[in-house]
Amino acid sequence: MNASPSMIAEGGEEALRAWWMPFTHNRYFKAHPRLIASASGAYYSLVDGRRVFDGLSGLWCCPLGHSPAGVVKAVQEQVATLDFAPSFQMGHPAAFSLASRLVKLAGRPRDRVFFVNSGSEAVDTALKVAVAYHRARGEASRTRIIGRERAYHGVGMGGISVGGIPANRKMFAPLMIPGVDHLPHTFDTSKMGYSRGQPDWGLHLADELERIVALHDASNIAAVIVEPMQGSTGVIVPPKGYLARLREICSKHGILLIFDRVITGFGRLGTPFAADFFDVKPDLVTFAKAVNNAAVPLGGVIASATIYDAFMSGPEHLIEFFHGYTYSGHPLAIAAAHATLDELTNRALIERARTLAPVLEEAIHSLRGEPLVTDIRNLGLAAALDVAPVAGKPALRAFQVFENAMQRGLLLRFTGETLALAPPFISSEEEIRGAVDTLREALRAAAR
Ligand code: PXG
Repeated sequence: MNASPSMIAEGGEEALRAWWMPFTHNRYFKAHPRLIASASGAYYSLVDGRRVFDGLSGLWCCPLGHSPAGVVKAVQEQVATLDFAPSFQMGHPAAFSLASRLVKLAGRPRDRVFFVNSGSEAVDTALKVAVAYHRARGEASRTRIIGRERAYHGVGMGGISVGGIPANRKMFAPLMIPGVDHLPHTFDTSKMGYSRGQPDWGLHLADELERIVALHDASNIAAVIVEPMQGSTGVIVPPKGYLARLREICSKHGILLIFDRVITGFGRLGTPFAADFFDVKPDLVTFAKAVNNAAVPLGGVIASATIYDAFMSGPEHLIEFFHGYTYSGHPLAIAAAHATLDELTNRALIERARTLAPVLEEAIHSLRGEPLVTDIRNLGLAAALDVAPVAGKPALRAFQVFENAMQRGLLLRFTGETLALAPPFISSEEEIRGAVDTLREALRAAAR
């Protein structure tokens, strides 16, 4: 028998059987389903009628909250006007105008944008661009890529290779791309515990890049890829001066610097792009998620004019870069992005994120001293705390806190021993303080 929507709403393992869910404890979930029926603004409605505050803006991707009117209208009109347009050897105007808008927003008007459909595709695309760029300039030996421990760069073969989360890598070791090194991560609570914003400790870890360059020689290294702020692994904030030092070393050795801004782009740090916040200019930038409030999948890579120009050789009727996706520049995704940028600007929501950031900082650090809490950190409108593990049962404690918070009407993110909060920019100060108070109750309940 087919599972009807109401059967699924009631749960039941049979009705939920067929979907093998991503990054999910499938067996547990299907025994204890958490099903969302609808969403509006900063709240989800669950199928059992409960209302839940969206403490992670979707999966870091809905800064405007859910179903903002401008985005809904834009997508509805677009699907009725031009539902799909091929982007191989053809194009549609809105994709070109969005690319122009994005490079202006990034403060790099001469740069170019390559559209993809997700953060993972953006990362794999950026790695391909980096290696092909060096080859196009006659330095084909520059193939090695340097990632970082604890990094999350999506789940493509390139992304897991440069990523540094052991669980995302260990099952797939034979599939990884060769020639990858990892910088050390910058997280050490004994040196930077409970830091607010960027920690003072850890700049010297950028110098590890010099060690890796010395080992392989710069002539073999294509690029360094880092998340300006590591999001997925638990809001690990870069030490003061760290990103600028990486930039300096990369420039010195002709190595491209890639910033993966899938989480930090479009206002999460209170500036349009993370590079503005840190005042460091990368050569390549990946983005996704918040670019169109996640209404339709969209991602992309911004490449410097120098990189783009290096590809523009050979006969003009031939393809310059053998790469792209059926849905690159999908009209619905592009329409949603235009509407999202309109709303971010017209409603001054990036400024609002900047105003809310200190509210979140104050609130989250008020949890210091609560039971189980071992560290707290924050940057922009993102914050995380760590909890003491249950002996012999890794990752159980944060999950318990997550469940307690859900029962009290708050959805946050748990991963390992970390709980993360990244509320929508439309949240009120009261909602942010309220979410932290709920987290406080959830911690206390987990400690009982
Ligand atoms: N790079 C970065 C920096 C990311 O954070 C990706 C690439 C991959 O994007 P896609 O669109 O392929 O998923 C990400 C994704 C979480 C969480 O809760 C984070 C992500 C995805 C899902 C959950 O921290 N980041």
